[in-house]
Amino acid sequence: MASQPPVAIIMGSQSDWATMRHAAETLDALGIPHDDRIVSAHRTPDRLVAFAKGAREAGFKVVIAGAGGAAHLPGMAAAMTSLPVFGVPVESKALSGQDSLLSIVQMPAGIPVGTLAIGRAGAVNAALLAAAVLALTDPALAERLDAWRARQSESVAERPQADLP
Ligand code: RP5
Repeated sequence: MASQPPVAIIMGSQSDWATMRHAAETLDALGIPHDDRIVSAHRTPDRLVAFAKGAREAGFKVVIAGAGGAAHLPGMAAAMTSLPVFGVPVESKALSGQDSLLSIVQMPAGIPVGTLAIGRAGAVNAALLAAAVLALTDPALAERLDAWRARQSESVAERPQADLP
């Protein structure tokens, strides 16, 4: 039987996948298996409780949770597991993700959610933070993460080119 992926990517809706796929692709680039699930705090609360209460026993090490609007998913997940939870505010249509950001970031003391930037940047960085956590106990992954960052540095031109935006 295949072992449990260390990272769970959960999101409130299918519509969040356009953002959260960037977390998935970043984990893929680092060779980190992940389990991607739609878990809505509002529409599927029982699914959320079952996931979050069972996440550690299931073998997950880190949870990445993306949601938009009244984005309760990361906070509610964090309330039911002591695994690290990284929250990604999805860019909403009505308020451009500022609602998502404030819903996720402003947790009361005692239940932490590591809150990232709105949208793609947050999704990519959530995956990189998950990788950094896992790399604490995985030297091979630490090397892959360092290599990923080195490639990123090498890809940045020293000067802008006139015909590029
Ligand atoms: C939230 O409501 C989801 O995380 C999503 O960002 C937002 C809108 O969901 P849909 O109406 O597109 O399903 O729960």
